[in-house]
Amino acid sequence: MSAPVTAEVAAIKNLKQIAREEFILPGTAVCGGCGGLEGLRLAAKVLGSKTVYINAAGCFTLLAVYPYSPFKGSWLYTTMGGAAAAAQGVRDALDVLMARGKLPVEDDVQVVVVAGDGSTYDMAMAANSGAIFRGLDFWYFCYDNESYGNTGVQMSSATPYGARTTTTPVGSAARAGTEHGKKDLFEIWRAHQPAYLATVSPRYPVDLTNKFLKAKGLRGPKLFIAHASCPTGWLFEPKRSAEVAKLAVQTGIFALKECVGGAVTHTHIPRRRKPVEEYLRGQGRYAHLFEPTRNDAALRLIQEQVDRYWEAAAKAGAASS
Ligand SMILES: Cc1ncc(C[n+]2csc(CCOP(=O)(O)OP(=O)(O)O)c2C)c(N)n1
Ligand code: SF4
Ligand SMILES: [Mg+2]
Repeated sequence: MSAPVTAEVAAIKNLKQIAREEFILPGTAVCGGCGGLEGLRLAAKVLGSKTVYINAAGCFTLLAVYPYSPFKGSWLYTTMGGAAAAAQGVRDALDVLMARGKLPVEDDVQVVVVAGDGSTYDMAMAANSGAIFRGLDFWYFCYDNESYGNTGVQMSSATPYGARTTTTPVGSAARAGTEHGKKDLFEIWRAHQPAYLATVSPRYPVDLTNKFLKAKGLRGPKLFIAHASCPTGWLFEPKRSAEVAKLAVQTGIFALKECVGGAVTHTHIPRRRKPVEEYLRGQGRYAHLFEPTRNDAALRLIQEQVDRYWEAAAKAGAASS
């Protein structure tokens, strides 16, 4: 059921138009420079306080430690695989309360899953598929730090080729560290025909805000994959987090895009893409690609993959804002 959807909210044009009020307060236990938290903080400014966050086990479980919570809104902790199922239960309960007149329909309480990539790309794949297929009216914020960060940076199926993790160390048998490619979650989710699907980066706050504003006017699954620069797991200084996030977009490694009604639109096209090396070099997880000897083959492969992606996007007629 849910409350009636609101009309589409007008897009913002600049940073000054982003709400000043904070809905996730500072002073949490997550690492300094956590890009995932910055993305969620910006998203929360659109989601507001009438929210129930359903948080799958992961780094962000550290956000709320009983009896303290930084959220202006409710928070529920679930298993890694169970957040979307919990979201269904919470949505149903809210709908029953509204139907019985015990919760004002105007409150329009939103259900928001917050989950990492290990949860989203791996363990919760089936539960998420079911929830999206059922057309559940919920939001899904996947902060993608490309590893099982909370338990010591193990490889997930979101870990990109060439990145070193604690379970994909560099050795004579695996010179590149992780030797498989990153799972294309965007395309997997797109095949489910959700109401809204987008990638977001905390370093592009206007783009992020506009995507959440657009989704606000839609009922059904509203899915977000957020680039989550992770100083602790990717091995760089926390103060460089914003720079790393920006380079991901400028090199074309992380594409900013959205999908409504099946059609994909790139919301930002880096016209002169920087070489991928500029993104990779500053992160310890890729250091073995440069030292003690340069792994030209691996670097070429990563660059070619990015080039191929953007060539295909251009052929498909990727629109730009
Ligand atoms: C079924 C199951 N296996 C293992 C764990 C232990 N565990 C807790 S958090 C976590 C890492 C989660 O990774 P991700 O979803 O990417 O979130 P991140 O830690 O990176 O924020 C793991 C493996 C668990 N909670 N449940
Ligand atoms: S390990 Fe990475 S994703 Fe997890 S809290 Fe720290 S910076 Fe954020
Ligand atoms: Mg993770």
